[in-house]
Amino acid sequence: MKILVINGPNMNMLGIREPDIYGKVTYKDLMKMIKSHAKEKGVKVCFFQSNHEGAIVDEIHRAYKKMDGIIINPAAYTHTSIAIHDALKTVGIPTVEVHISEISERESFRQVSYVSLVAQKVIAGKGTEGYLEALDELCK
Ligand code: CA2
Repeated sequence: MKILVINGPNMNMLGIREPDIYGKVTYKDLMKMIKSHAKEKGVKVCFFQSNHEGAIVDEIHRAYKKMDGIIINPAAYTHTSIAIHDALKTVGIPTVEVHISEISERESFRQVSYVSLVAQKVIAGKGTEGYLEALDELCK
């Protein structure tokens, strides 16, 4: 089983900016955590981070017929991107959406997610552990 982990804009700043909201785990640490959890489960993981909406769409297209699952934190694009929504719908790969913070309890503009309409599950507010839970969900 192969899983693609996609992180949207600014997620490479994890652990550096706003630790009160997003915690102190860095992006590099997070990749390590996911890799080791995936190893325990016998799953292969690939990572992709971009600050560009089109690049994320391209990566989702590249996953077609190659990946068995997608874990995505689209970051700010969660709340705006019909293009990412459409790309996920087009490839039809089982997808779990992850947010480190509890978006439903934050500003009203964060309470809309176009991606959640095509995700089999949304995990939010569980910190970086949410990515591990997403992996478990896709392995079910
Ligand atoms: O809670 C999440 O994981 C978010 O997807 C993070 C996004 C935010 O726009 C979403 O509404 C919720 C990105 C936040 C800004 O980027 C940072 C990322 C890591 C550390 C600091 C800032």
